[in-house]
Amino acid sequence: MNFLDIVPHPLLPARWLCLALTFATACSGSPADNASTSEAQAGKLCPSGSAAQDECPSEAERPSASALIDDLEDGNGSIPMTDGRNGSWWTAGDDTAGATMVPIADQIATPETIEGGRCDSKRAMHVTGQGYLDWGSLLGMDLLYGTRTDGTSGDLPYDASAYTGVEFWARIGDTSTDRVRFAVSDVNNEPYGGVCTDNDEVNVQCYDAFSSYLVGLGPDWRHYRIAFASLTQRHFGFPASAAATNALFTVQFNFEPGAIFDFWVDDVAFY
Ligand SMILES: [Ca+2]
Ligand SMILES: [Ca+2]
Repeated sequence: MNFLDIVPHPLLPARWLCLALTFATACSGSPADNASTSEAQAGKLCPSGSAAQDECPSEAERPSASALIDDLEDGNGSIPMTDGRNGSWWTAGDDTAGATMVPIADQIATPETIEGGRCDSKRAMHVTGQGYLDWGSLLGMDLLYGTRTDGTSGDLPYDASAYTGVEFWARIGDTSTDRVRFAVSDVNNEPYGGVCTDNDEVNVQCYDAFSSYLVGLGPDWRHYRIAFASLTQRHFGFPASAAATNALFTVQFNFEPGAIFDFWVDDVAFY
């Protein structure tokens, strides 16, 4: 899936008042259930004992132009064609009858207006849904989409090995699950990579991407910095020693089977 940025919207100059958010609870050592210490560190809970990381970023703290994957301000579902990237946002879910999600599963996902804005951001990706009872559902993006060696179109590997990880802002709605798992898929767990197999064979199966739960998700926007090295597999598929950052396929936000989810994400970037 890929669409060119054909309807660009200029970044509006308005600046929004940002409140300094405090996360005393999160920083007192109460990470979400089943979250490991490394996950807490990956979620940047208490890097300096300060809550400053969740205030609006200063100019110096913003991602560089080449590292910014998408700020969603152009209002479309394509990621900017920057630094060799060329992909789009989409949603996907299992086949449970009656399950619903918005944006509709298996289609390009487009961003929504943030009521009241977030810092100087006006738009973010927003996904809601419920009722997926098999493997669940996800919001994802391709990093590179194009013609494969067999002539078909699909995801291709993108070399992100120059980077340490991925950063973004996220929040959830009041009634949403807070169990959202960030993941990057790569050559070892995508079928096209030719390493794993798309069936139920133990230790060979695809889709066991390196991932981490987002610690401290709540109704206030929060900044996450997640190092590739902090991610782990779930150990149902082809095992690898680490995420193959030189051959990434997708960035994903996964929702568990049975979850009721209302998730926002913005300013996704490498760092
Ligand atoms: Ca876009
Ligand atoms: Ca934005």
